[in-house]
Amino acid sequence: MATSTASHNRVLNPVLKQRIMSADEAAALIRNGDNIGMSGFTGSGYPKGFPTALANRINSLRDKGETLRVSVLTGASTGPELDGALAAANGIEIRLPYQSDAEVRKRINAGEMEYVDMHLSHVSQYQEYGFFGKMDVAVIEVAAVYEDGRAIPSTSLGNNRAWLECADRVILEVNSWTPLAIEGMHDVYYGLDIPPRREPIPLISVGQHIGSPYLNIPIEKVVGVIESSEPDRNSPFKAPDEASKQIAGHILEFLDWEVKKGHLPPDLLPLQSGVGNIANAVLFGLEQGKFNNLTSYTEVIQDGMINLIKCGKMTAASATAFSLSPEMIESVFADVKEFRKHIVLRTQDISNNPGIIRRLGVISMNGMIEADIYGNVNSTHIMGSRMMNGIGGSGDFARNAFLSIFMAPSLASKGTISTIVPMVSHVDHTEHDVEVLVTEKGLADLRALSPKKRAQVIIDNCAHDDVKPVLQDYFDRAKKTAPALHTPHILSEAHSFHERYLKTGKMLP
Ligand code: 0RQ
Repeated sequence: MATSTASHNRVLNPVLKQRIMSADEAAALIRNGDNIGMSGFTGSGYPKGFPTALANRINSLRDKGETLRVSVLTGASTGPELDGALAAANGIEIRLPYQSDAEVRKRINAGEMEYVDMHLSHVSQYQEYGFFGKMDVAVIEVAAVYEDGRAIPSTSLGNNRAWLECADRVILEVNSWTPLAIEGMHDVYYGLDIPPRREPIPLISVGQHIGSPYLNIPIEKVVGVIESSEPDRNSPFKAPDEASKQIAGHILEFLDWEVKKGHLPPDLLPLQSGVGNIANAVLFGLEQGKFNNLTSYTEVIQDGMINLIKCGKMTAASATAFSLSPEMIESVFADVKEFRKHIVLRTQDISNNPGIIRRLGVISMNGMIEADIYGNVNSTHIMGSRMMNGIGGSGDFARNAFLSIFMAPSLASKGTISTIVPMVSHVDHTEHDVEVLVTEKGLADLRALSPKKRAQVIIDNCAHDDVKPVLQDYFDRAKKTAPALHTPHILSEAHSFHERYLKTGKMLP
């Protein structure tokens, strides 16, 4: 396709050219109660013009006394033009499978929006089997569409293949911000049949392409094509703070030991890294460190991975989306032909596929809200009840990884809350899925330890100094109260930390 920045030169299919319309006209096609599958994953590749126009329509209908509310299904989190605008208009009935938007969070926790928080690798299958009901409309951002209906995807793939196949009607948003030279970076696998006919996915190395660089657009279903040129919502990069650097230091030292012991090869195994300050600190540490020929099998490409590719330490990265700072995405776009040699974007049922994660032996590193002394992890709920973001891909990776690491500073909320507690207030990852816990205080290797041994190493290595005696006292009394039991707890006291915090704003007595 000829290089061009104008959207109208990017719609080469003659039928689709006839369907070009404004975002307002496309938004007018939506009916109350529609299930809408939109593109978008971690602030990348989501439609921008369409949801903004839909939010405006919802607001103006409300002024006339009419209701328009829809269900919004995406890959993962999106941006202010989608989640922010639709939530502010109170136009979302049900949201899934992940969000990280302040307005959406507020509505979820106020009971004004239903939220289904689920493993990201499961979503396409749920839709294909109709567990969410019929998908009325798919709204998908792409970079361009060829004459024959093959589309060059944009900066994320998420659930786009499944949405295009399942929806009754399709709206395309063709965004000229994405460079056409991104063509070839994507790998859309069309071989996932349903059980029991599902065959092995032939992916055996991180950078391998097993599918098509294009999304197949069902031309007959397309009811509208919108042109846009808006950039993705890309969050500015925050330099790692001191606690994050310490956590990263413990992890890098541990990985070094694992190589020395022969548990890991010298160039490690494919890395998965959650987003945020600590993850960036680990990637920054790897840039300074001695490991070479690194690879990443993950769900989002972060700034730190681009730096590792630039300095030659990372050879291949596979994900479903970019999650980069504005400066970093511009630098990738400026040299996209070079990055195409190192980066593959896949649909999230492949980027987060449990079988492939197990096959490749991924090292997973994810943030947590809290962990308990036995190693159960809460990634989603503040004080057991208030939704933060969602489980995202952390469960897809943690349960199936070769090495599953969870990390957080030992104190959260401006030092008022311990992230190590007697019993987590909500469980996302059970003790069986958590192999290593890390805080700035140290690292607990929980592999092959029974619960009582795990508790002691977590208290000793991970708890904050002020919290350690209180946890030790709890654990010692629990062991006396129930000496013969496998996982000693004093149930009447297990959540005393949380109760006290809710009553007094402090966790410790
Ligand atoms: O609240 O923003 O109101 O101050 O929780 O905490 O310290 O900013 O932590 O950005 O590293 O996120 C688990 C949420 C950590 C994230 C979580 C409060 C704290 C603050 C956020 P404020 P921080 P991070 C790959 C894998 C699930 C998805 C996932 C997450 C806010 O990592 O969403 O892993 N994970 N995906 O004050 C009470 C505690 C607390 C607490 C933190 N113990 N008690 N409040 N907070 N700990 C990526 C994707 O899937 C895309």
